[in-house]
Amino acid sequence: EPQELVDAFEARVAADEFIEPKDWMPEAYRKTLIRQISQHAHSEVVGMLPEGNWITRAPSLRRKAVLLAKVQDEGGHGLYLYCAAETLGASREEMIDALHSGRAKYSTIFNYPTLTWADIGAIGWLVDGAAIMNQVPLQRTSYGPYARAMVRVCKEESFHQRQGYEIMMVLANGTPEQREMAQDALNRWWWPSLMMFGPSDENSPNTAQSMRWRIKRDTNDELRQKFVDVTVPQAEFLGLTVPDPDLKWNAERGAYDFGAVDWEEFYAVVRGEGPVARERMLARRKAWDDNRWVREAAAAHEAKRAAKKAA
Ligand code: FAQ
Repeated sequence: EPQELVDAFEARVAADEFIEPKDWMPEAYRKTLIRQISQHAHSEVVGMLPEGNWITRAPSLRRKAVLLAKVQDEGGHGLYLYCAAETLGASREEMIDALHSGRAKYSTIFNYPTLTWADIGAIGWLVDGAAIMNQVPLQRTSYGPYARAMVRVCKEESFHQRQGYEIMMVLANGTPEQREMAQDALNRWWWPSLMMFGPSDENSPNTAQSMRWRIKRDTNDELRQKFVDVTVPQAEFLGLTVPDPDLKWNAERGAYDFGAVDWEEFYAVVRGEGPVARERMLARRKAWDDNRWVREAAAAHEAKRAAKKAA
């Protein structure tokens, strides 16, 4: 790649300018963005499944309407993100094929089952909470279309987080059985939520380069620490116990010390061995196949419209 182009690109990134689709960029930058944005999109779309599982069983009409809106938002986030990746030259078909063939990753978190209604509260509170912690800085990521997509996504995630926390508040202040459900959901979702931030910094092959390119603005461990610091007082307010015997306020650091993530479990889930990984991929492939007629009808309609316009 011509050195003067690389230098000009790096100077723009260092000056916090956005890189736009038609601008010159190093091939490795483009590839990294396609990887991260498409995997982010896949996470949103696969992320509809655990909660979709509870739409028909939400405990009231209001809860159902709210959950339906949340799951629809996630589909919308997936669409903006696929569009952002398309501006880098990736095609929708290639990206979907990479997901369905297991070549592309999606967040480990969506490979865990939603066993009770309290899981819907815990997902909104913890999973959307972790997503916000990671995505707020991405509003200043160096690639313009990705940064702009994050603005709306973060506003919607913040509503999702509140709806989840509100479910947890109702359960935590409810009957003993409801409190127990809330505690059980926290016990099962806490560690997988910490895993969402990715491997520890010393084992994260992509962080250093992504930080230099200002694709990532914080490291995995920095965001994980921030999440713990914000979330532990929220658990205390609910009267629930975070399932980590090593969790302790460290006055010197002004942060919580916390126990080690089970990295073996993390890597197993990344490899596709999560508790419901198979079901998730079967559901995605089935949706893609069952809805082929919609894509074909839309393409046929567009062809007819174009022919009419040409005539
Ligand atoms: N799961 O070198 P790093 C949501 C992979 S929020 C699976 O640290 P990087 C909203 C990683 O891809 C969830 N794989 O990589 C919602 C890489 O493999 P690769 C989605 C993981 O990219 C809420 C390898 O490990 N959010 O969906 C995970 O610098 C509720 C080495 O890792 C985003 O995607 C993991 N947890 O940092 C929806 C945010 N962690 O690709 C429904 C944007 C790491 O080289 C309901 N993404 N890996 O084959 C990012 O910020 C980054 O990509 C990280 C990973 C931080 C996820």
